[in-house]
Amino acid sequence: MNSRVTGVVLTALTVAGLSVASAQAAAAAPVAGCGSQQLVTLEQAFELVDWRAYTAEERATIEADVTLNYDKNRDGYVCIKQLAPNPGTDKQFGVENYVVSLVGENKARGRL
Ligand SMILES: [Ca+2]
Repeated sequence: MNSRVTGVVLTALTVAGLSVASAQAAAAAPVAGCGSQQLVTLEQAFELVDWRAYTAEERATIEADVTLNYDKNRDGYVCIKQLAPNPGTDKQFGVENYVVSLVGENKARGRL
């Protein structure tokens, strides 16, 4: 049991470390824009996401995944588009007025 608890704590520390690293990266300019979507830092994206449908552990996992696998150019920025709540989405996520966030990498498209 004890080792299991320790594992969770270590995971949390790793995620916190990633956040610090991405915050430092975000101080630099973004390498590409987002077209019609909103260009945000990883931290801003995580603040915008409607986390009500997720547990704290799921959130930590998702934030780590986005940081590692979405921000491929490692500039600390991603694109976000948020969809207006609708009954079908609410049913899917089990949360009333749930706002779906589409997060993707800011890729070079000749526009900043
Ligand atoms: Ca990026």
